[in-house]
Amino acid sequence: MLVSCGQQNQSSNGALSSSAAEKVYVAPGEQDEFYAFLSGGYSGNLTVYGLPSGRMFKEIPVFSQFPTSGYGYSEETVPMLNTSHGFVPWDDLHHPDISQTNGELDGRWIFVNGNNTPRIARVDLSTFETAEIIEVPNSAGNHSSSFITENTEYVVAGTRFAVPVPQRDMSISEYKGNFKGALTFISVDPEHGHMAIKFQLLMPGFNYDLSHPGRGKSHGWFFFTTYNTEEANTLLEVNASQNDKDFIAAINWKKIEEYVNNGGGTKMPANYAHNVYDEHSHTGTSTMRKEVLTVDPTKVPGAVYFLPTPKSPHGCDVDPSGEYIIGNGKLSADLTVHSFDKMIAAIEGEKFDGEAYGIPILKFEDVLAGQVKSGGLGPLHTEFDGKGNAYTTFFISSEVVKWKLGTWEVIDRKPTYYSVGHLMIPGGNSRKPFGQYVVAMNKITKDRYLPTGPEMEHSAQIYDISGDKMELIYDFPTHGEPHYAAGCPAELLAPKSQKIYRLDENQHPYAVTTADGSKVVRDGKEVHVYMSTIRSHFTPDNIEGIKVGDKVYFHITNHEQDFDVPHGFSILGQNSSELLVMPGQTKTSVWEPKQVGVWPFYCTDFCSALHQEMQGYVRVSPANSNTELKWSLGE
Ligand code: CUK
Ligand code: CUA
Repeated sequence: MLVSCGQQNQSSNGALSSSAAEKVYVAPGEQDEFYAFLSGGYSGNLTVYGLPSGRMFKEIPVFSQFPTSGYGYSEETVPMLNTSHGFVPWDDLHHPDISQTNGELDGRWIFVNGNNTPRIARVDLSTFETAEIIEVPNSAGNHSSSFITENTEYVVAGTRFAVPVPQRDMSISEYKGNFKGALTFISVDPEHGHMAIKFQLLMPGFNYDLSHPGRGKSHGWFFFTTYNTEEANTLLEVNASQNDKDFIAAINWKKIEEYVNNGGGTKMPANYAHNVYDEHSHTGTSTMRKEVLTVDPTKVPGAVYFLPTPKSPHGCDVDPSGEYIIGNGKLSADLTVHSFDKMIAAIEGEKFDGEAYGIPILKFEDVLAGQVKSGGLGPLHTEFDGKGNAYTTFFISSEVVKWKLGTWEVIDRKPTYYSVGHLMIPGGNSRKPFGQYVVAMNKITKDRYLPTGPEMEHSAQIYDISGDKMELIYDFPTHGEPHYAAGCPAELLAPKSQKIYRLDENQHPYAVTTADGSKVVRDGKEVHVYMSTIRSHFTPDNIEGIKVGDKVYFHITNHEQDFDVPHGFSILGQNSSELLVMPGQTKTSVWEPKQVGVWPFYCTDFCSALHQEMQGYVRVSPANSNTELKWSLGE
């Protein structure tokens, strides 16, 4: 058997066998079976991979400025990163979730969360571009997000950090009993996907860590893990680990929706940004919203319950049938599985074990379906294969454990390299998982790849789960820090992936849609250059009459109508980034020339054999000069 030199110092294991190689090998010219969308964590972006090859196809900029395309730099996309805190060109993205219809992936959109400056974004899966971002007020560390209900009625965002609501100047030591944890239900327009905050449930000041929707019979409920039910405000590693059990909060959102639709709830002044990108004008607009509807959970009887769950649970996962709610107590060895049916029976029997801030606590024994004696340590997250099995990651013991729903018996366990966080089965968070592969996303990489200095990219691993036993078949590096991921069959997205933007549908106010439509217009100290591109020139390519102190807007329209033929634009000393303009699209870059001279611009994307000829000049004269404004091509 051939062993390549890169593998020489690995111990021999299943992943080196030729059968494993065949399983991940996607021959040149062939395509992958699944798309995988991996969160980028602190990169603020989302990356797109193929499974089983592990090949990276694209990085989709969401919350971070991205010079590769000009996202967050171009005039059209700057509004997408507007917030109530001003322009925030970064965030920490954790949990992608694909839209669903009847609990099955429908492949229309993927929702992602920004943790740090609480935001939810919607990425369009026909263009693979960020289409909308909504800020979440009264939230902090927007972590139990962005999970969707089974008909994409809502994308749900929960606060990890409790904060004063509304925010105000108060002593931190008065946290307990005064801070709140907002759980936000954002409605999604079924046709266009547009998001709007429907209501915010103001819960006690615990930390709401993760969440998942009910499905099937539990559709209409949402489940959130909590930790720090101690409500400590300092040294949480000790003080938030006192209680033997924290809670899973069960929220009957249908009940609250009804309450709100009947005029319930309290309108509260708020200030949050809602940013929408229009595909026809290729332009984002940002609107500040001034009000949010809040709901006090004690005002809606029967809507909220607490399920005791050991011990500082992290992941909160619901199986495809909607019956089992799994709490992964990160300080425990065993997994706690709650039963939805038992929960309903306990609620109906009013068998409560006290209350917390007016919210009934159910008895642990009454809601418990079973416990998985895992033998592992530090369970974090669980996914499902749709064949009655669950797969749970264990951070401390670095492994994925496969176990059986209903009998709770452990069937298999495989090590991960190393310290695994989330895992993902395509559709694993839906009624219909595609149980072919599981991708484990590891926090620590160490010796898996050639070293690249102190920083190593994180490592993901693919296991074949089609048989009884999991088989590790591939390692691949990821970008940023993937937390959760979402995957779906390629055939769901590939046929409707957009290839061009139609030039005759371009509604950008500065678009040039005809060959002779280019011009340069001065308006005081602002100069607007209406420029077009086609292989292999800019129109115009010579511009004179620009002066030091001007603010020059280059509005570039790409006249190509062929798949995968972008042109770039950059000019020496440009104050933002280059632009990458897709066929039929218009984008704008600002340049404020500071020095007299003749400054070249060029195309940044190798677009044709004469790409190097795709260049031009701008003459910049002194501020007080009389140089006439003129432009040309081929003169
Ligand atoms: S978290 Cu990262 S491993 Cu943000 Cu879903 Cu659990
Ligand atoms: Cu256009 Cu290179």
